[in-house]
Amino acid sequence: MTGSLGLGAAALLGGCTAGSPTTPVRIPPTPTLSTPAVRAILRPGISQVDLGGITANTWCYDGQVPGKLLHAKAGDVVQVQVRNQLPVETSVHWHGIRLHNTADGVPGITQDPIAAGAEYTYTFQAPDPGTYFFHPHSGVQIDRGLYAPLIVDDPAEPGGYDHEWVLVLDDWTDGVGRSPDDILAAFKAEHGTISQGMNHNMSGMGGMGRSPLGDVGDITYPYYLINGRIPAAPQTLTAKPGQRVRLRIINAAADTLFRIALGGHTLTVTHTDGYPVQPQQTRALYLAQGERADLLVTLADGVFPLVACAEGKQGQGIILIRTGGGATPSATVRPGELDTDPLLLAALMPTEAARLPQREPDQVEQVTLNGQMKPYAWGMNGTTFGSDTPITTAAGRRVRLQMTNMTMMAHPMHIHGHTWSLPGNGGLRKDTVLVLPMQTITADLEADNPGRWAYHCHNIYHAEIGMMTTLQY
Ligand SMILES: [Cu+2]
Repeated sequence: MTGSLGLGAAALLGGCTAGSPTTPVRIPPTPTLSTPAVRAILRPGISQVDLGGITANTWCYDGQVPGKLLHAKAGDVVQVQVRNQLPVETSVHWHGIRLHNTADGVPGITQDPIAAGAEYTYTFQAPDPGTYFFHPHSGVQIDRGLYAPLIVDDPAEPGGYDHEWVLVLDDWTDGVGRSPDDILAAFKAEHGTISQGMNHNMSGMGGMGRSPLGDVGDITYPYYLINGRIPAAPQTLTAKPGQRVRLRIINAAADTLFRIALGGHTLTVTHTDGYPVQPQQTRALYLAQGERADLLVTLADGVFPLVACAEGKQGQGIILIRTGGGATPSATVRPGELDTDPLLLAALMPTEAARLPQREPDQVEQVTLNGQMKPYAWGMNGTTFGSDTPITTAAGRRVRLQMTNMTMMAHPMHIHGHTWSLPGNGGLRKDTVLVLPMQTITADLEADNPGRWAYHCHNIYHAEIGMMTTLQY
């Protein structure tokens, strides 16, 4: 993330770190790791991709959207050599992984950007099983095709399902509509002062649909994709009636919250953001940018659309699940399950094993989310990244972040290098939590992974405009 907002090492090293203004928090040295169990080469580059009869010239990994699945076991050391074939610099962030700070992939905070034509190798241990993904932390590159799933298996897990399918959701404009950089430039051109309180000016939302969650997105996209396919040409997954399937769903979109349902089925949510939850049945759920949900479903006999509807917008992504005969649903099919009461993942409860040990916080930080659509400006604690004061703590502390959303828009807030525990939900573990308009969410973390960690909204345009800070110790 670079540009006029003053991002970069200078702002951080110059430091206005509370309590120690002249001593910036140092990045701890890279630990000695065992021989990598998983090795991969990742080539970010320019490619023509077929989205299902629509061809887009875009930036993606190894010529495909999504990029190839990266698979590891819990505890594995993963080594990925990035060969940057893009015309610009890039980086790779391993979203949700509790890795050491130097591998976190955030230019200006944990590393220098990977220059055009250059190579850079990430080596890290993936300690926790779960559904993760990776993407650049450079500008709005995630809103092109630069993303891929990362699945960390749990060798101790019994399984108990016949198939495991990974579904990656996205909002798509690159190569078919405005480029993400043009969208960002238009937002920056109207960039204004951040309102620190409520702002009722909704003039920016013309043409958008309504969501019971409030405003959830700024941008209308030409397409919404599941596994890189437009709804007119969806991927079809096949199984037998009565089989059980684990669905790992990842929202890799830049600006879109999805409402998800599988026609004719009830879903059981078993994990979110990698961690197990008390199994929760639902017919529909919301998935915000950066969130992941693992679902179990027992399949009926026929052809069923799994629909990810762009909340508050027009359009949807589809995948078809075929276990028997039947007509193919249309691209605009709308399963009735979508209009039941969709589950918010932050309402789940954790399993006993997922909980952090009970402990009172040593430090409580108030964090406000500020801004508005018109003029376009988003920030945290009344300012934007680069002018912010990092949140500092010390290793070994339990830190409580009280996030209050002072805006009329929902923000999926993401912490790097840690997974929060939400005391309002029995200690539910999440690294990305959707904070609704005017809502306060309390999120605790154990300061057990020192370094400089990005903490930001996962709407990439909000983050780029300045809705980001760091946690440092
Ligand atoms: Cu946001």
